[in-house]
Amino acid sequence: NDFRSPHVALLPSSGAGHITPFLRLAASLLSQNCRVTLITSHPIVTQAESNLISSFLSSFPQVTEKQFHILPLDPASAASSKDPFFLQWESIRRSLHLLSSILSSLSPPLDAMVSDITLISSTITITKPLKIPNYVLFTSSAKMFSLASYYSVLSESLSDSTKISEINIPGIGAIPRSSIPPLLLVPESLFATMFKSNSDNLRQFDGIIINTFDQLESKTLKALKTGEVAGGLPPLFNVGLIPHDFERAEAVSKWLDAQLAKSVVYVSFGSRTALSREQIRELGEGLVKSGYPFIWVMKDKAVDKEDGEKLEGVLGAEMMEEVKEKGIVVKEWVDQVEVLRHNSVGGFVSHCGWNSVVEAAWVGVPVLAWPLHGDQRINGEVVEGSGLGFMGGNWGWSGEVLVKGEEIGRRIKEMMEDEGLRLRAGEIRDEVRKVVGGTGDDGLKQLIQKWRA
Ligand code: BUP
Repeated sequence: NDFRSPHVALLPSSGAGHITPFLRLAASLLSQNCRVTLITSHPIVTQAESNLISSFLSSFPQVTEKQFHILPLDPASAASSKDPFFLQWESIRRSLHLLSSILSSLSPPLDAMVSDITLISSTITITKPLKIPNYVLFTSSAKMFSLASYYSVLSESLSDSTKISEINIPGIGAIPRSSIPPLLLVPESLFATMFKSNSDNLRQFDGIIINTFDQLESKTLKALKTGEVAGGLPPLFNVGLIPHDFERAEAVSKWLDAQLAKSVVYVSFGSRTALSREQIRELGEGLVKSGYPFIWVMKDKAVDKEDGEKLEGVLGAEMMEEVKEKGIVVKEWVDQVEVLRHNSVGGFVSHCGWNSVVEAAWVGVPVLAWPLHGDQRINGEVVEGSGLGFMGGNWGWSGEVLVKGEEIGRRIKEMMEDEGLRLRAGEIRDEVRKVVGGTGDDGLKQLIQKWRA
């Protein structure tokens, strides 16, 4: 049985932040001799996702891709949120009954199906009758997972959200109101309803995969695994999903090669967060004021295909001139991992999307956390708690406060000049690398063993 190749189907949801960990999981499973079927939902929202999937499939021709054509939402449901990614999750979820015939026709039969956390309330209704073992991939931090798993106990009391000052999670501690994903405090929002039904369904699964490292969240993982946080959860596998070669893209390497060691600030707020024009200009000013050279990945629209405005139009001619002298601003996709791993890069201004945090830990670059939405402040707390970086006061959620250039510049200097922080980030990287990808990488091994049995 040790040599049997388990057949696993992977069902990601939408957004580069969700596709990426699935493709990394797929690459890790393939390296352990598993068979992988990748279910891709069409139409795909962003160009970035299409590119990632294409490059993954051309690197791994042995993978079977099953294209899943989803149904459009009716106009009333389509009006329930402005977020194109939430709407896509909802469309996939509502189309899932069409997946049954695809799943039952797969050969050899599946040993497991891994679904994105955002879809699980519906995948379970498809896979249960087919008797396919069910796993969840949780694409955020273990700390965020503790909130998801405790949420079903809580959500009644959340309905009067005005009264909540904090959420006290057993074994984890208090999550202050200011860190709770804002839409969870709006119980009728599409996000809150999806989050609740997914949380309510966690206990029906055979296992939960969390993309994190012990070195970032050992206490949280322990509290989750011992059942202190919430009872009745399925077994938890923490698997650090690390970058692979299929992700390689433009990395501005020539420019980076010409900079001094550890002198460059890398700035990115992920694949789906656009700052307001006003905040973009303050950030530009802050970067210039910091005095450090920088690479700034700028987003003017949540969906890349709609991001047609030229840099100069966003920044204005004057700011454009100032910025051009000090750094590089790109509106295209850059190879974040390659940039972060370059010797010239000394710090990362990040929104703390979970993949970005995992990547910063993997390469050992200090993080100045500037959370803007959703799970990001909880992830920022993990960054701060582990010593990988710091949150730098209360930035406020996106759109709530305008953070001034002066403050941004000061925080960046603080990060770049903190030798202790740099050493700690390097230690985290070294500790992670002793385990992940090496002989002690238990989570992935245990999972595959279970699927082989
Ligand atoms: Br933009 C950009 N290059 O230019 P997160 C992003 N990425 O490699 P998000 C690039 O996209 P969620 C670019 O390395 C990371 O793997 C980045 O995921 C990569 O944030 C991924 O960090 C972005 O989780 O997703 O996009 O906000 O909301 O799901 O956290």
